[in-house]
Amino acid sequence: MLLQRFEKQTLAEALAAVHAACGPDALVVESRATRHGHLVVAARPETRTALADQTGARPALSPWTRGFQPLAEHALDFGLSATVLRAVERALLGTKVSLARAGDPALPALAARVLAALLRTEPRLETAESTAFRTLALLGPTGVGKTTTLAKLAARARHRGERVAIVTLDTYRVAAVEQLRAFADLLDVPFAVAFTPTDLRRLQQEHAGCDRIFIDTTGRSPRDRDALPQLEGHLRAAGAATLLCLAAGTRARDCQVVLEAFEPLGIDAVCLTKWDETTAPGETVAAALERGLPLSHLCIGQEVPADILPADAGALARAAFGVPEAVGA
Ligand SMILES: Nc1nc2c(ncn2[C@@H]2O[C@H](COP(=O)(O)OP(=O)(O)OP(=O)(O)O)[C@@H](O)[C@H]2O)c(=O)[nH]1
Ligand SMILES: [Mg+2]
Repeated sequence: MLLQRFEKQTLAEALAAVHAACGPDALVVESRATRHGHLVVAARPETRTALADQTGARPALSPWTRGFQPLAEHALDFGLSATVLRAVERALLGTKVSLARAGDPALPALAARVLAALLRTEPRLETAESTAFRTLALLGPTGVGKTTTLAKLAARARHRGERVAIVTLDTYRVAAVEQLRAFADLLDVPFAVAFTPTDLRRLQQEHAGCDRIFIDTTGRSPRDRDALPQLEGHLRAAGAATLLCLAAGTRARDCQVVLEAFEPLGIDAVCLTKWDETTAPGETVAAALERGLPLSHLCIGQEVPADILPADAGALARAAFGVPEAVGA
C-alpha cells in the first residue's frame, strides 16, 4: 500500500515501525498525538507500476469521493493524471479528514501534503557538498531550453562561489557553440568544445579542480534512435550525471515518448522548462512522478539567470490543488 498508518504508544516507536515497513526513504505525511499515543502516516516513493497497480488500469472511470471531487477537478485542470490523484485520494482515506462530504476545510492542505510527499525533488544540484552532480549533462528534445538552463544553473553555481567549467558536445546546430561561449564569457568561466569521448575525459582532467562541470548536448528528437546511443557513449565515458530538460507544456503521451527514449541514458533528475508558457504543467509533473524521477528545477522564463526556481514539492502540490501560497505566487 502506498500510504500507511502507524499508531504506537510513542513517536519513537511509530517512527521505528515506519522505518521497518517503508524503508529509510519513507516520507512522513502526518504526525500527531492521539488518545492512544502517536500516529504517523507515511508514504513510500513509488514507481509508476506501483501507482498503477493500486489505482487500477482505468482510474478515471469511477467517480471521486464527494469531498475530493473539487480538488480532483482543480488538479486535473492543472494537468495531473487520474492515476496520481487516485493515489492521493486513497492515501487520504487513512487520515482524519472526511471524504464523504464536501467542504472539510482541512482537506485541501492535507491533500497537498500527501501529494508533496509523493513528489520527489533533487536538491543536490544546488549544493557542492555532494559530488553526485559534479559533472552534469543537460539532455532533452530540441529547443526545450537546455542551453539556457545550463547558463542559469552555471550562474547560480558561480553565485554560490563554486568553481565552474562549461563544455559543449553540441557541434550539430549552427551557432550553438557561440551561444554557449557568450554565456561562459559573461560568467567568466572556462569553456571548451568536446568532439569525442576522449576530448571530454581530457577536459574533465583539465578541470579537475572545478566544483561543477556543466555539459551541454545537442537537442535530439526522442525518435532519433541513431543519435541517442552516441550521446550515451559520451556521457558514460565522462561518468556524467544527467538532467533531462522537458518543456512543462508537453502532453502526457509525448512525455512518455521522451522519457522512454532518454531513460536508457539514465535520467538522474528532470528540469521542467518553459513553465511560464503553459496553463497545464501537471502533465509533466505527473509523468515524472509516475516514473519515480525527481524534479530539480522549474524554468519560468527566458531571463538568465533569474528565471529558474529549485523545485519545491510543497509549492507544486499546493499549486496543483489550488491551495494558497502556490508556486510563483
Ligand atoms: N518562455 C521561456 N522560454 C525559454 C525558457 N528556457 C529557454 N527558453 C527559450 O527557448 C528558446 C530555446 O532555448 P535553448 O536554450 O537554445 O534551447 P535548447 O534546448 O538548448 O535548444 P537546442 O540546443 O537547439 O536543442 C530560446 O528562445 C530561450 O530563450 C523558459 O523557461 N521559458
Ligand atoms: Mg542548446
